[in-house]
Amino acid sequence: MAGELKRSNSTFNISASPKLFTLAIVNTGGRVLLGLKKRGFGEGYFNGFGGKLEEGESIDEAAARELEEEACISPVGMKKHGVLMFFFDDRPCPWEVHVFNVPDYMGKPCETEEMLPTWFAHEDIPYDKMWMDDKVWYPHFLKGDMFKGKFFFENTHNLVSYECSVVEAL
Ligand code: 8OG
Repeated sequence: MAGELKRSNSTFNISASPKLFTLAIVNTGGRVLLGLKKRGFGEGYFNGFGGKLEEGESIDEAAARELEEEACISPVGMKKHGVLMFFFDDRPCPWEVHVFNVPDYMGKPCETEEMLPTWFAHEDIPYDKMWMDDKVWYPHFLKGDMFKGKFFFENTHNLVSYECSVVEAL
């Protein structure tokens, strides 16, 4: 059918309008600040801070708000570095996640209802406790490159196919 793509043994709906999300990763002094997600989608994984856009909000505004709500800090010098599309065989529409690098911030990271912030040296990033796609695109992010990717998941969590590349501009 038009708008469907077969990968692995599954069919993915690639034509539905995507839901927009943000993801902000504080990255300074050879370390990243990740949060252990305490509830909801991705519970038990370490991740950057982010979520869905609210009505009338720009993507940049949403990224800053989510960082404040989930980690108690305000971004300084935040810049978009990646756009990731996630396709699921068990969800009706794709998710489009805008990834931001946050080189500096104001405030002090604190635990919130959603996240427990934790610092990791670049070489100690816990990929075995993160979304499966992260080990594909973090190397680009950590090098300071801009990137775009498409990731195909079965049963929400199982990455079965992907393409990801460095780009000149987003
Ligand atoms: O509002 P909520 O916390 O449910 O938003 C989901 C967050 O998780 C949002 O910041 C986007 C992010 N996210 C995904 N999928 C993936 C993924 O595969 N890898 C990473 N690192 N983050 C993801 O929704």
